[in-house]
Amino acid sequence: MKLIIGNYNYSTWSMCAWLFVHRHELPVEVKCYDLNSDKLNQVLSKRFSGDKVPVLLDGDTEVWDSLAILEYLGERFPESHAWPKDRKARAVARSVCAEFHSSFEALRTEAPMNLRKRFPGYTLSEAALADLRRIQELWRYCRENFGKGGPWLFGKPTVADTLSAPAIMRFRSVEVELDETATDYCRTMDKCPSIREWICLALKETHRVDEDELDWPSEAVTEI
Ligand SMILES: N[C@@H](CCC(=O)N[C@@H](CS)C(=O)NCC(=O)O)C(=O)O
Repeated sequence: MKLIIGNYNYSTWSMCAWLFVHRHELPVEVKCYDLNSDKLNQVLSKRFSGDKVPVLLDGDTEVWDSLAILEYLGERFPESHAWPKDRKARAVARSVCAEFHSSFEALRTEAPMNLRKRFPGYTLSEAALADLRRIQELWRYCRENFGKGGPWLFGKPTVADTLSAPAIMRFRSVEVELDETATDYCRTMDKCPSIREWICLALKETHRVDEDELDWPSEAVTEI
């Protein structure tokens, strides 16, 4: 099985697929390419999926779009327990994932993931702050109702945590005020070995994607 992803520093959707593979030590070969590069375009031009990463190849099965990849891997490797066991919790986890996958446009546009930089004093618009409030509401709802068995949204780690991770990576670059639940949840993410490994890989990269760079004074990040 092969997973094609984009830069560790910038590619949030790649991060979701990669995290699941890494956390569960799945037998998947990862191929990382620079976003917007000729090499990536060349690789993707041979695929049906289009011009975006991540893409998962399993024999002659091609799976694209991060959420579909996570569903596929969860099904292919049931021992990964991708979703909560309880039906109600599972329904909520799927709703959270769908919302992360389809929403928060303002926050995504204004605060791209850029793990090599911090932007002190950068302020978000009211629309992005509304996204931030909703994300915290989601995390609080999951933690309060389903999170008794551990520090993750549903106690044990699930795909809902995987899809939440990029939001937390955005908050590393752009300072935001978080409530207590979100602060604790960020700490849980920060301790996760797969998250730390992803950040390490990002810090080693040098490729720059202009569209994901903010027009704001920055500080370089050199360690996790
Ligand atoms: N909804 C898709 C979005 C994929 C996506 O936008 N990927 C970005 C990188 S994070 C990409 O491939 N960008 C390259 C481009 O737009 O040319 C998913 O979840 O996989």
